[in-house]
Amino acid sequence: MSGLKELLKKGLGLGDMAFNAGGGAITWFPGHMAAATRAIRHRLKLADLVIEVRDARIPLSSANADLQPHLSAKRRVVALNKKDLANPNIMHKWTHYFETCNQNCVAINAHSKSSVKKLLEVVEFKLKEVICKEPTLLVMVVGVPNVGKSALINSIHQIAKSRFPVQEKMKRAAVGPLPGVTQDIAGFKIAHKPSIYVLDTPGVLVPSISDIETGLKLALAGSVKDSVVGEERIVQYLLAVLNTRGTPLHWKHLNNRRIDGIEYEAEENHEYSLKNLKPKRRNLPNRSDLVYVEDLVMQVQRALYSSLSEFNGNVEDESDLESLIDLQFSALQKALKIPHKASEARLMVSKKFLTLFRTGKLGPFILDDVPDVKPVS
Ligand SMILES: Nc1nc2c(ncn2[C@@H]2O[C@H](COP(=O)(O)OP(=O)(O)OP(=O)(O)O)[C@@H](O)[C@H]2O)c(=O)[nH]1
Ligand SMILES: [Mg+2]
Repeated sequence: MSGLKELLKKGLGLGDMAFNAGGGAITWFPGHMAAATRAIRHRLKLADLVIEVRDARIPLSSANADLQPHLSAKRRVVALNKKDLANPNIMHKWTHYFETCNQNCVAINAHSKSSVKKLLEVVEFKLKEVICKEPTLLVMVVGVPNVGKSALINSIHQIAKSRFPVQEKMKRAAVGPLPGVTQDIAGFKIAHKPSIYVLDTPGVLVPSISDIETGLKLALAGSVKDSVVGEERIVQYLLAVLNTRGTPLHWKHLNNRRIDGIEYEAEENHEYSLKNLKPKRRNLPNRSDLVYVEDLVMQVQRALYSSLSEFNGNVEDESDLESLIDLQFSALQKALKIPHKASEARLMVSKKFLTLFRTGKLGPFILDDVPDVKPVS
């Protein structure tokens, strides 16, 4: 991946706006995070167990390095959330990797009760030794922003409600598609005798991050506001990854698929609204929306397949890769039906392309590579 590495070395045009706390007007590390990090460290001392939520698409890059020593010293279960957006074959390798490191790990979809129940089984098993001794137990849910901590807590509460119907009515934790929704630590009671409290915490990042690629992966997954890095740079990175992996070449056979017969899947929570993919004036009913989006996806995949398969340069070469990406921006503009003269065409392309990626429309991905596990000698 030398072309990609070279592009990253150039900082993808990031210039002075590196991933550090003092890096410009729009910061990577907003004010509330330093205080929240201190509060989380303090509360961790009291926690009986911690659920560390990570993004299944970036199982290592979504770990907060500064908190790791505190987390690994606790009873910890790693929840790789948003598994619906991650490649299931590679997901197995990741869960195996964590097992090899003697770390409990469950891949989940926070919106799916059955997968959250599996996580709770592991949590209950690990809490067994404390349950008989303590009248009150504290479980903390931590992680970087937007990984789905609050959504997980709401699902845990739904499950607990069916087991303990007498419980008082509980407010739901606020969930939203942008990072930084939860700003305070909040406790939710989920069980009686023993009383079990689950703490929702604000998503926290490290104050500075020297590895640009980790920062870009976090931006792509939505853990940092798009405005910090800029949508165009995030898409440049995504296209660089797709091209160097040869992903668009796998989209050849998809180009002939039929788009009729698409069923509307009612989901409780769409992470990113598909509405913003439609031209503003159109007001189509649901099914037409779906057909419209599927058609858009097909055009996008066709554009990327054609541009990569017809490309004569070398994607391992930084300047070749850069020219390919430029070509693809133009091809995507057409595919996404963005008017030719739109003055902010590249930005519009980037926003729509990111929406497709983040809703899983381009397929499931895992961006981190599974590390080699050294055999114990
Ligand atoms: N596709 C998918 N989306 C999810 C999943 N879990 C959560 N989300 C979505 O991810 C977004 C962030 O969820 P939150 O629960 O607010 O994330 P958080 O970690 O609490 O975020 P902060 O409070 O900002 O730190 C929301 O749009 C959720 O609907 C999941 O398993 N799959
Ligand atoms: Mg939250």
